[in-house]
Amino acid sequence: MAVLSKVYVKRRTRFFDWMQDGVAVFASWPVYPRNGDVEHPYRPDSDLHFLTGFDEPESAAVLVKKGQERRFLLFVRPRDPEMETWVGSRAGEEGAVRDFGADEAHPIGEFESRLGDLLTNQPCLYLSFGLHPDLDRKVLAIVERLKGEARRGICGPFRMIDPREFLRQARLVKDREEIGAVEKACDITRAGFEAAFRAVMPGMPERELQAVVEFEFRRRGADRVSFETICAGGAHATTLHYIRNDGLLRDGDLVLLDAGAEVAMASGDITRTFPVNGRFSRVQRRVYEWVLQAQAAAIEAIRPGATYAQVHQAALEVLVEGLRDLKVLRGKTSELIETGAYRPYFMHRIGHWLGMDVHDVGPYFVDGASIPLQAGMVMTVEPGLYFADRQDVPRPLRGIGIRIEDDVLVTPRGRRVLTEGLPKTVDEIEKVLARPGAWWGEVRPLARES
Ligand SMILES: [Mn+2]
Repeated sequence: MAVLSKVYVKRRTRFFDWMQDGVAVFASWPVYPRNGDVEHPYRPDSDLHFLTGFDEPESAAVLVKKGQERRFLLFVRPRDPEMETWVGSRAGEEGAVRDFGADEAHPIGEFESRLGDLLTNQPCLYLSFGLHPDLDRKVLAIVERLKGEARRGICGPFRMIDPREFLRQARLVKDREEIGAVEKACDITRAGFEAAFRAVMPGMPERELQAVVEFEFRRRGADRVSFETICAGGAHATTLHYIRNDGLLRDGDLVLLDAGAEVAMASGDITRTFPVNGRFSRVQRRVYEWVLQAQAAAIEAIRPGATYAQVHQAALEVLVEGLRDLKVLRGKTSELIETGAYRPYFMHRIGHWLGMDVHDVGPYFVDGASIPLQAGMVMTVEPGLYFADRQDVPRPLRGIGIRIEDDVLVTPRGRRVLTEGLPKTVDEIEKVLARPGAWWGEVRPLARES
């Protein structure tokens, strides 16, 4: 059972302070059928969690503000001994009040009828329009019905505001609690990679290495992966989001592993690219060193006041220099950047915000200008070079895809790499890979507290 935590009170207070008089509605994602009577695993909605900590499916939160009066309502699945025997315990209305601090709680089945009363004569409706079309339709029908009752002195809200205007900003600059959760997710993610380094060996299926990294996540407490694990051997790594993972890891190839553990509704996100047989070839090493240098330059550029664009640019300049050194591009670095000639080999941005969602919410531009970094933001730094098996690529480079990714917290005086300490330089990686497959003989149950 969740314990009422002050952090949700604090976050709701911030939301109430931002909100005008009116009613804000937040709903859980539907549970989707998968096949037969099997459902897709349920994952709580990040905004709903952010404001309430209530993670059960079929739930909704309503925040009502009128002058100094502020009310927090939860709509939840009612207690049901028979259902709970099958699928586990529920907080019920009582638990929603006791453990989650709701001023009132009601069965989710009463959501629509009660929302009509709640919206009556309220000036503003806050709803994340477009997110849940079913909910949009129901709520707008209620609003319309209320407007039809003008002769009875009843009115519905005329102003409609998307609460994500506030939430994307509130979630971009993280509070202490969310930073703590991201740190934990990063620690578990790092442990998964430590296992993968020691488990990999030639001939292994990509999916088996995926299983190792996810095994380590799970046994260290991850609730789930923060996104589908990318385990890409050889040329598969030139597909940015390769998740088929149905190939083999071959002697002489690199493997690109991009994975993240999710715990306490926070995500980790790491990429390492390493040789399946433990030793980089000369050409692999040359490309790797350029990507690594680009990553170092980008991380170095992170500090409060620096912009996201500057961080991107710092990596880009190194990568383009690398492409010239590798004889992929010819010409002046500045011109190659200007013309975008590098794009076939580096086609994504330097990274993304990281938090409750792996590609976390938050603007990248404000008034058309790249956003300045601020202490409390967390971003990934993940430059890469990708050489598809194509005519325009010098033959020795074909089929090489390298990305290196770490998670970085902006601090008041600079930055802190939350995934620090995981082998990354060529020497560090070759050292940890010195005995390919060592993990298989050494893996033991984690010590448990008795
Ligand atoms: Mn990423």
